[in-house]
Amino acid sequence: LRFLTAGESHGPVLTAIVEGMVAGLPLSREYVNRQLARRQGGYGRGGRMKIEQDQADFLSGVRGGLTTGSPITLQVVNKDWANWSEIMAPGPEARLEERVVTRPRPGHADLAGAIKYNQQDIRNILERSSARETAVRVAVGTIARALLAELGIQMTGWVRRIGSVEAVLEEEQTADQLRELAGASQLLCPDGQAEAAMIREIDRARGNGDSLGGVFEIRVDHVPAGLGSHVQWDRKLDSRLAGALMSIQAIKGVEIGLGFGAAAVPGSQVHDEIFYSPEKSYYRATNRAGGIEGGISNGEPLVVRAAMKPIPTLYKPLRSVDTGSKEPFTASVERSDACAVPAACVVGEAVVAWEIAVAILEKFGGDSLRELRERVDQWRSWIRQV
Ligand code: EPS
Repeated sequence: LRFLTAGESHGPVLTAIVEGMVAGLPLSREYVNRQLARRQGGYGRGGRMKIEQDQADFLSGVRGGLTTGSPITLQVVNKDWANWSEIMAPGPEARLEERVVTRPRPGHADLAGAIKYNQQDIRNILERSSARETAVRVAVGTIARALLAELGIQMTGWVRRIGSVEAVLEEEQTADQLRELAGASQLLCPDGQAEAAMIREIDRARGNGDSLGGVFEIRVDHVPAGLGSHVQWDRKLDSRLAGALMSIQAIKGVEIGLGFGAAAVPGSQVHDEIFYSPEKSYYRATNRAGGIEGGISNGEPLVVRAAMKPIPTLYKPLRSVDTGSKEPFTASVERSDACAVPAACVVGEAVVAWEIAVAILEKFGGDSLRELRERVDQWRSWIRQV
């Protein structure tokens, strides 16, 4: 299972090709579009989201609502392209002298990318580095999510922190409760009090021309034990999840289970004791490992968190240097998001779903949903007996 994305923030479309998905998987535009709409939402989003109403189209690989096993081409049209078609045109007619960018934003790919690719116009970098690309990545991940749903695997994402405000969950919540509470919040935050404080903090940041980051958490229930492997570095499930999450624009840290917290307490308060019952087979009473031991899923819910830095496109001027004149300037921008942590959470769910689907297809194989489902069911009943 693999994919590539292409497309610029102000180009005509974002595209992806997904290869290796089983045949017979039910897929609809509406199912994908629900996730695209979630990505566009969240308190703190900026002007671009007023222009776009992201919709995914399948250009290949899906027929009559079912995948065929052929490569799936996904397309998300950029409505904003209408305002950029002459500037972004691929031929000699492109108005290259307009909207030239020579003022790199600190914290963005602008300067690093311009140097690496030897570009005089930073637009050629920012068009691709923009988090706009995550729209099509969510569409890709939603195909994986559909596969997981068929196998009874459930994704739950929620926002734990924005700036200095951290959500507190009074008692342990089931995944269903968490999803319901987060789903009802404009910040995907299940703690109503924290949500109100987060909104105040976002308003304050926006008022100051500033931006805010945060932490989101993703929990995946009913992941079969045995995904990933301890035997090789690039087969460890946790390393793949961390890589996938770190590939999302603005993500600066990933934790699994207790994460960094495990470094601060003794081992007796970290490791999950092992129990056995004939109904459940082996199980843990705690899940500090976040569902992964030795790079292998252990059958407990998978719990991963990611930290997002504040978006570096700021209204508040930060010092930088013009790459044309080499003169210092203080940056000003036209539009940005004051906070995009809920959006990043939706992207996080998508990339985590993808990695789990990859690991499932690696372990179980199969070219149709029916074949895969039979193998997964067989494994699930077999491991209950070991
Ligand atoms: C985004 C679209 C972008 C930005 C944002 C994310 O559109 P534009 O650059 O046209 O406003 O709104 O990305 C950034 C702020 C960034 O720094 O990358 C989207 O679709 O999520």
